[in-house]
Amino acid sequence: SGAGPARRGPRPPAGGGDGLSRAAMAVMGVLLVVSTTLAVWLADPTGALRPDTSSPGSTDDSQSAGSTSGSVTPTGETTEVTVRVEGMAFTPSSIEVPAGNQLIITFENTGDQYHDLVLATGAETGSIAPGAAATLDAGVIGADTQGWCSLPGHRQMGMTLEIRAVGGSGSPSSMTGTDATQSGDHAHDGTSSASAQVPSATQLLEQARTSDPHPAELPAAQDSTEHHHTFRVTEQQDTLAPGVTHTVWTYNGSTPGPVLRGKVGDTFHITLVNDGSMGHSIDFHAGDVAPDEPMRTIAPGQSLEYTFTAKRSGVWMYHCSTAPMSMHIVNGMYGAVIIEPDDLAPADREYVLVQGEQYLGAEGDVADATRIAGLVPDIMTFNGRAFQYDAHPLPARVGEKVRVWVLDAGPNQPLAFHVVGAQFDTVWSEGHASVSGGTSTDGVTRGETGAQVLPLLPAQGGFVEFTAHEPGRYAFVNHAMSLAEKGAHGFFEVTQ
Ligand SMILES: [Cu+2]
Repeated sequence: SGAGPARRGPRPPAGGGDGLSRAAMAVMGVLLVVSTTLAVWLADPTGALRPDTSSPGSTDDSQSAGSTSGSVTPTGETTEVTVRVEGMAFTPSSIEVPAGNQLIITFENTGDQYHDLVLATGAETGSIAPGAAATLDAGVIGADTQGWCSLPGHRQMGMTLEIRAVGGSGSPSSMTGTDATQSGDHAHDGTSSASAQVPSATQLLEQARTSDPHPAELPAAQDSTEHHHTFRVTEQQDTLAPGVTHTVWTYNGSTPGPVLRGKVGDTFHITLVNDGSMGHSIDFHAGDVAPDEPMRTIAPGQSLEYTFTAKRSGVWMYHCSTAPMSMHIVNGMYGAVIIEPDDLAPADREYVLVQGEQYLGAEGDVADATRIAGLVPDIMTFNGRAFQYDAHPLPARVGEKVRVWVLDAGPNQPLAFHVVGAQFDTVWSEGHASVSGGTSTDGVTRGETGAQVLPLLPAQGGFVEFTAHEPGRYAFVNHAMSLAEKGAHGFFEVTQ
């Protein structure tokens, strides 16, 4: 579809190939639409919390495929309208067309990233670059209908277009008929009614066993105070569990992206290259810069230079800041910059753990924007994959000082970082040590003390230190236990 770049990864084979007939799949599609709509309604019966167009009273799922002309008599007249983009909305966002007129929409993408315009009738512009335009023939308009941007998450952010047929055959509520195939086609814009089946913990663990773990060792410090890195944005397929894949967006092919390490005063020179199919960007919390230029969204094939000097120590998040950020972060575009505090003592082991969240869209597709907005992740990850350090435990020895740098990349859930069987003698978070070397730093508590949790909200980071006194398997978890059970879990394997 469309002349623009593909916005999704390879599609799974049509029909699923699992023995279900196409008709059965269609029926399931209808049921899923109905149940999803009901669930949305139950969660938010007034529809006041968000502009989601899939809530009751909207038109898209009750709209038949094809023209809206129905029984209207074509007038032979044409209505021409120009629709532009302002922020994450169409302007105008509502069009009135005399019933029976043919509607021609000139779509000018005046936004800062790729957009498209898809109508419930099935007409679509294809993906349009910023600054480019396309003409869409919406056909003869006989009833109210709707359009939207189908790039992931854009519709949920409000990129919808109401088309009203003035003097037409009636409001959407009087229309009947649901075309399951049409609804299925609409599912790829992040309003998915057919999320992939969520793998069980056993299936996730099985996948972790057969995959190389993401390295958790903190990269060695470098002597230079000037750091040069190239971040290439990719869009690729990843396997979550046997038979379950999804599309991920990355910096340099992995989630999280590269761990950067430096000291206060170091300067980082980042070249961001967009090898993806849509607009992307980057925002480094480790620097303070005017965001306008370095954090701007760049089109596929473009690059930009982003330079910042680290003035403050911390475990700083970076992430794609292209709207909707929740979608770009969930799809994998995040990572950590570690700027060491000045007086940091050496440790025997240093690990980095970045927590992430996954919300499954349709099989093979990007995340589901509606599920992201619901805040309940399907899968939790440390360093991009659920349970990978259960399958590949992180080694340590009895008596060693182990330092763990931790970042909660979110976008939605907190992290109560805890190591089962251990006590933290040092907890440092967001510029402040609450416990240091087994002593409270608040000036009130006397004597030996410690901590059981490093608490982090989304985008917060810190580190803990502990020493294991006996060999064993020490689990590390998000002590929000339901999140641990979804994958925010791993082991330190402590030997003599
Ligand atoms: Cu992005």
